[in-house]
Amino acid sequence: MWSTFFDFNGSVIPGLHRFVGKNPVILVGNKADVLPKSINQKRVTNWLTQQAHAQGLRPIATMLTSAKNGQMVDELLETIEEYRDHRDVYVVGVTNTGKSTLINRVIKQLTGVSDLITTSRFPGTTLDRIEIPLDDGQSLIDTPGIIHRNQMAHYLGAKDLQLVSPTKPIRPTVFQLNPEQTIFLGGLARFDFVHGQRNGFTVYVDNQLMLHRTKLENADAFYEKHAGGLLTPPQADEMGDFPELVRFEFTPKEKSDLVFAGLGWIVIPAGQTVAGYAPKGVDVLMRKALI
Ligand SMILES: Nc1nc2c(ncn2[C@@H]2O[C@H](COP(=O)(O)OP(=O)(O)OP(=O)(O)O)[C@@H](O)[C@H]2O)c(=O)[nH]1
Ligand SMILES: [Mg+2]
Repeated sequence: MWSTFFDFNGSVIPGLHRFVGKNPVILVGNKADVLPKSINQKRVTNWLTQQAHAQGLRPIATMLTSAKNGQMVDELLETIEEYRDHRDVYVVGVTNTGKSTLINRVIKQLTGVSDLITTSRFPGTTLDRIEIPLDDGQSLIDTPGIIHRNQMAHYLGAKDLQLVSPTKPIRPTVFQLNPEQTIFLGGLARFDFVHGQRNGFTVYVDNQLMLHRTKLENADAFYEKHAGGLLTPPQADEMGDFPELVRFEFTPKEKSDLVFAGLGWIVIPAGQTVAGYAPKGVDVLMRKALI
């Protein structure tokens, strides 16, 4: 199970195709309810399938679900039944993608029982496998998520985590930028337009995260002065433990997404030189544009 288009790469289990062998795989992109309204879900589905192929996985179906509002959950159950053939069903994926919440939704739809399994906003909630018996003696199995240390969630406190975990569809923000301008994503990340032509840059992050534009030449001093204050999260009392921001520079040949793992992404027009900064340990990477 995949999720959070915030972080497709972070949501992939390395080498999964080797564990899976010949067993059928259904690729699930959960949390579809937070995708921007403007996005074509069919395109996202195709994009997810392509990404899976690039990882050596050949899913028999790809589905965008929402454990929150039930989108595609009936279809997912039908597909599982169609291919199950008296085997166990494993729900696997990176931590925090909503595996347990999705299973709860399935149980609720099948039996009416609510919130059977513990879920939470924090990564690492499910600690051991949980087997839910199916009617033929086989099981539906919830598994602990694989932990990717390079996701933003591992560096945030409870309050901050709430601020960067979208619960509503993301409303993108477009900035018309000249070269040598900077955008801060709260105090968590930074984007520099290093050089190129004046362009629109679209930012997809939680609607509550404050975006702040400044001049590149002043940006270091600005962060020094305002991180934990004007630029929050992190909170002032968390700044002591918060890792320093690390810079990654890119000049994509085609329109691409600059992804801050677990936080969101910025669409970069072709041929522009940009830099993304994230706390040391959190990935900043380029992917083929999702939208
Ligand atoms: N908006 C939205 N949030 C979701 C959805 N599914 C799960 N969540 C939220 O995502 C967070 C993680 O959910 P869990 O079900 O605990 O995730 P998990 O994959 O089981 O995590 P681990 O047990 O740590 O591997 C919780 O805050 C859920 O409420 C969804 O479809 N939409
Ligand atoms: Mg879980």
